[in-house]
Amino acid sequence: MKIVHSPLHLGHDGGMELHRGELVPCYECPARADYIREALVAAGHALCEPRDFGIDALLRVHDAGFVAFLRTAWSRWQDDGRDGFMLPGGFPARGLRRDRVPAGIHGAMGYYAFDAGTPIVAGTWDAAFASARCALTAAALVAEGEAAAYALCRPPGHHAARGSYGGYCFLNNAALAAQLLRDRGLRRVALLDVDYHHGNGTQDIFWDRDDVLFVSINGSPETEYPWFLGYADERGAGAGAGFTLNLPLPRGTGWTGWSAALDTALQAITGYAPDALVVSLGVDIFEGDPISSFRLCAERFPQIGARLAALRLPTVLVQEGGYAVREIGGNVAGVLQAFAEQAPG
Ligand code: SS9
Ligand code: ZN
Repeated sequence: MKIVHSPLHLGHDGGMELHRGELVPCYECPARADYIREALVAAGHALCEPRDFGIDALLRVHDAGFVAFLRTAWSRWQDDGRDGFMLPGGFPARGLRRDRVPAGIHGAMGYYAFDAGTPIVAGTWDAAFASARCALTAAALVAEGEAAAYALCRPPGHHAARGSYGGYCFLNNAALAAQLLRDRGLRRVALLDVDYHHGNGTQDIFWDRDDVLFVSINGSPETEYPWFLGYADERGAGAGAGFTLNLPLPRGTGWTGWSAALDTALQAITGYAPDALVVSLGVDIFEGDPISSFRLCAERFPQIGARLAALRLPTVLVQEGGYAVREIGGNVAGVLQAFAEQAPG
């Protein structure tokens, strides 16, 4: 399987996140992608660089003002005499105005961010844009006839909404992949998000659309990040009514409960009869993940890969979370290896 990856992710490093009341180095670190790349190269997969795409490709799923903010945030921060990393200190919650984007960088950051866990550093924009191009390239390969392709995206993307960033995500790589497939003439795309955390950004982007089915298996927002989206009663609206399906599960869920949810998800996808599949592949469902609470052991990842391949759909796999850094490469390789063995061609 072709692996699309860019070394530009390395520039997104050195930030701290506010985690349970403490500023700590981000769990989302460059070593994650390095371990994945090493494991996939060792398993014999071919690496390729992303193609060029312009800002216009991003504007298919993101607001122009939001993208302009991300692109210029670091230089505005420097103009304010600052260095290090950017974190917001306030958000337009209930009772505050959200019809104006403040002119200053601190207010603008709070306007576009939705948590204090997603630092922007000098190399963040180049890394996020390259990560998006990896997903777009993998989708283009599949649109051009590859049975499957994997985008080794870092930073991840599924928390990034049409006009907001958070959860280590800036641009929604999986949504961009799904949109590219639509733009290349595939009529219906199913997007399955297996990351531990709910893909609030992806849900937001496709909420009122029936041409992309969004299905998520996620930790219950009652106790799990991102806390304010990801319940079972969120089903989409307007033309998109019935085209969002969330399968939230409690902390501590193991293989029995998780694989039953996967069955439900795969049934919904089959019923939709899509032309292609995009998988938001977060491996933070692993039992050893430091910030997540499902209990899937390493042997489950090949089983997941085989079941995804059994759908027999052109498939774009997009890397999302996974914070057990030492094991992340083996877990991703396990999914891809089993997928490649099952898939035709
Ligand atoms: C909030 C920190 C929450 C976010 C975890 C995002 C995982 C993305 N202060 N951490 S897959
Ligand atoms: Zn996650």
